[in-house]
Amino acid sequence: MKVQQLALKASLIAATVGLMFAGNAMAAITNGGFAGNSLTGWNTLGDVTTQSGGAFLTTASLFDDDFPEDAGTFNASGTSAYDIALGGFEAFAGLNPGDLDTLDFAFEGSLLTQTISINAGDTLSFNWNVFTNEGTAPDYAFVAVNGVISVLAPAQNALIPSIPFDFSTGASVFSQTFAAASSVTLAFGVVDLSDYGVTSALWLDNVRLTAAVPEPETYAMLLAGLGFIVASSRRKSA
Ligand SMILES: [Ca+2]
Ligand SMILES: [Ca+2]
Repeated sequence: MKVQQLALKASLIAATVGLMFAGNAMAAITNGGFAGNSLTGWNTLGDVTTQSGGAFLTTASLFDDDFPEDAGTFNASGTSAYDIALGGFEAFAGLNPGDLDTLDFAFEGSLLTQTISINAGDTLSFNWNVFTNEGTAPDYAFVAVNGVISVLAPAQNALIPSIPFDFSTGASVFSQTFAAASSVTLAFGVVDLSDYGVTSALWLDNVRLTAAVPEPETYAMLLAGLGFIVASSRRKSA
């Protein structure tokens, strides 16, 4: 068997084995499940804690922005939601200043971010739920992927009666597939729109990347190629 044939055989085996392993999701996200109620691996700004096994972000400051409730009633961390007028909030999320001023000005909020490596064909997904006490202001929760904002839900979409927040959207799943490999900054956030008052919150969990599973034809072609190489090398050595 010639050296070139050996090299070709080795590369085909490597490609086949590589594809087989690609079917399993790689651990490209650190602590996407918030194991042990830990925020290890994540960057936070504002009021971010863990609740019910997931991350929990609110628009609650420690000031009296939930009147007639006591100040800080809906703040879970003891750190106020970040006052966006101070500057730097959008930059923390990989966004440009003003990007979060959608229907109106974004006053304050909280962020959870992580930069990850994406392979072509990977699908990002996570479980989320939005809670609110809002009756009027269009607060909203979002995910920003490399500076592109996807609104998960405006507060007005939260219609299911809930406790301790008045309303919830109910559990949902977000999913986005990437065409090309890249470094990606993920930012999850929730903001008070129109004013500082009346708290909204985002819960999320199970942030994960799932690798693309190769088409069956791809396996078939590689295995056929391997079979041919093995058969021809046996004939030559016989
Ligand atoms: Ca607030
Ligand atoms: Ca609000």
